[in-house]
Amino acid sequence: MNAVAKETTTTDRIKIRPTYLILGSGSFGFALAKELRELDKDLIIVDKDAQKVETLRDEAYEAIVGDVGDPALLDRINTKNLSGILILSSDTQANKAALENVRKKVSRDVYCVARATDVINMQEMESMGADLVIMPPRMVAKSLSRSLERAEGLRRGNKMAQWFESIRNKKMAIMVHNNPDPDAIASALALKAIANSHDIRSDIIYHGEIGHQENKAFVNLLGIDLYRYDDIEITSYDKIAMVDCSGPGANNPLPTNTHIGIIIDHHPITDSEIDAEFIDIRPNVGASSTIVTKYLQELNIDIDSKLATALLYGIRTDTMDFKRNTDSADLSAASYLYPLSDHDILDQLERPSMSIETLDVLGEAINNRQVIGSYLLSNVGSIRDRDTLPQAADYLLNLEGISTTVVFGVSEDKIFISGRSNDIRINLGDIMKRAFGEEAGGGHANAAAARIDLGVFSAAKDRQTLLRLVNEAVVKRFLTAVGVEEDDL
Ligand SMILES: [Mn+2]
Repeated sequence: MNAVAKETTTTDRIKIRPTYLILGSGSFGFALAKELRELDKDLIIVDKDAQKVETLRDEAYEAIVGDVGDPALLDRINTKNLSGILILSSDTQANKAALENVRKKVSRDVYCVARATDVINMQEMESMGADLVIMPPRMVAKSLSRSLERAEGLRRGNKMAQWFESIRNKKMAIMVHNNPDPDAIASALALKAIANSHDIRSDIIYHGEIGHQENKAFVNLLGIDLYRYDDIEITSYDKIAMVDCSGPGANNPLPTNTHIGIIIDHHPITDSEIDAEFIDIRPNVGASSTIVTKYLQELNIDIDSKLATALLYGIRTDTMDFKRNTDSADLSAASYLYPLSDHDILDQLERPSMSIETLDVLGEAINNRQVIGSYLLSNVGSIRDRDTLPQAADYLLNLEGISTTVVFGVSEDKIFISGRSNDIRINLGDIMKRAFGEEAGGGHANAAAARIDLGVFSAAKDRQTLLRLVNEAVVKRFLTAVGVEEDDL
């Protein structure tokens, strides 16, 4: 394709100053080279197959023939301006040899990525000094499952939009269960917003009482309009929607043969014959509010602070503050709603034991959580009151599948780290010492803490960089101390 590149002599090629060096150009290395070139990066590719190198040159890539693991290879390349070396051949032994050479001959601040075929080699390469070890099939699987989840959400959203479109300009009743709780009312409010966006008039209808002080406060503080079933004529509505209950007659006053337009619920299904035009029942999710939040997102509907507050409170009460039946979807919905919510109202709805600052820190902790297997680490950034850290660590320990939590933040001149664990196999106090030093860390087997002087990071050019460096250091040191690699699980 490019005759000029082909005619350039080998000596010329060695003189160039690439930003990236790719060792091994199988399908993976080549795909990455293409990506990097699109980003306008200078790169040079090494492959042992002369034929392949010729083809790469035809496509105007800088490429040389060489053995990935050859100790003399790096002498042929100007590595001074490299920002990254990517060791990507499919031969693990060759990759290891290459990694060893790189760490011997190239400056430590050149970012080095190595490819492994299994976890054992992955760990070995990490200890040999690779900054990142990757296993391509695992990366592909992860990214694919994320795409599938997105596609599924999109499809559901489209279907719901179609359903609402089919009843444009009509009048809809939104039925909640008897003696409705915040989750039921908040979900109804969300459905009302979706109906509104399709010019559908809707009323939220309940039967029984709005019991409990908190539920009354919830309705009053947010100014939610609800109608009593006995005060309306259900047959005057064109369509009936049901939220937080699974069908007519199930904990609601509707006659069992009532035709239902839409059902959204998260309770385990007891009746096998649920009939409606649109049904979305997800028993694995902690709250109906979580399900409707996803629809609001998919359908691009504005969530005002009243709706966000209601939904967040709905999720929190139904999951008992993420302690019961909590799914990752509940947490992602909560962290999405959190910044949109009215924190003054939430504060008034809160049990008095939780201060607004603790809630802020908990919100940050949920937002920034990094889950590696059963470990949850979270950086909450700058903190005023470090007592909020153990409370947040305590709280997050209640999440399903989590047995150890580490929450950390920066206050003036120190990093404060707080950990909790209910894993009987580990001693958190010892781990904190191993990770952050005898002097800095300590505590008990199931509750421990550490503090590190920020002086170590004083070279950081601004606060943003500082917080990022702190995050990287704390996560890396902790995971190393417990013997877990980030991609290990
Ligand atoms: Mn519910």
